[in-house]
Amino acid sequence: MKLYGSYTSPFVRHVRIVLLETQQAFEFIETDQAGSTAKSPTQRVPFLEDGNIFLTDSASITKYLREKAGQEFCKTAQELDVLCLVSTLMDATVNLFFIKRDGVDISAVPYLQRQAARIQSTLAELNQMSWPTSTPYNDAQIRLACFIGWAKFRNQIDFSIYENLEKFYAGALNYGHFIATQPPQG
Ligand SMILES: N[C@@H](CCC(=O)N[C@@H](CS)C(=O)NCC(=O)O)C(=O)O
Repeated sequence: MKLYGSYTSPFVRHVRIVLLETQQAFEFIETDQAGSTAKSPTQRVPFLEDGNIFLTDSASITKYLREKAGQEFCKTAQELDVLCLVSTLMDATVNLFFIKRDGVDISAVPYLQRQAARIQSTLAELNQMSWPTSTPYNDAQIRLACFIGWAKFRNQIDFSIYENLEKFYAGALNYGHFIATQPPQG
C-alpha cells in the first residue's frame, strides 16, 4: 500500500494516524505539488494506492483503512457531520493559507472574506461542542486535533478565544500516535 503525501498536511496526518492505529504496513511517498499534479486528478495530497484501488481524498482513504482493519468509520450521521465540519474548516483555512502565500490581500476579495467568516463561525460552533480530553478519539476528533496542530504550526488561527478547543488539543498532545506524526519542527 502506498500513501502519497507531505509531512505537513493535516489531511495526510489524519491518514497516518489511522495507519498507525490499525497497524497496517505502508510506504510513504513524499509528494510535492508537481507530484500530485502528475498523479491525482484533485492535484492534492493525500492519495492512496493499494493494488488496483486508487483513492483521492483523506475521508475515503480513512474509511477504506478502517474497514480494511475491521473497524467502523463514522458510526453515526452526527459523527460524520462533525467530521464534515472539521473538513470544511480545514479546507477553507488551507485554501486561504495558500492564497495569502501567493501575495493576495484577502480583505480585498469578497469571497475570501466569506471563507474567513466561515472559518470563524465553524470554530465557534466546534468550540461549543463537548470534546474528550484523552483517548479513545473517533475520526472527527482525530481530524480536529490534526487541524488545530496544523493551524498552530502555520500560525493561521488565534485559539485564545476558543478555550474548549485548546483544552481538547492539550489532551491530544499526550496521544502517542499524534505525537509521532507531528509536522517537522524548526
Ligand atoms: N479534500 C481533500 C483535501 C486535501 C488538501 O487540501 N490537501 C492540500 C495539502 S494540506 C493540498 O494538497 N493542496 C494543494 C493544492 O491545493 O494545490 C482531502 O481530504 O484529502
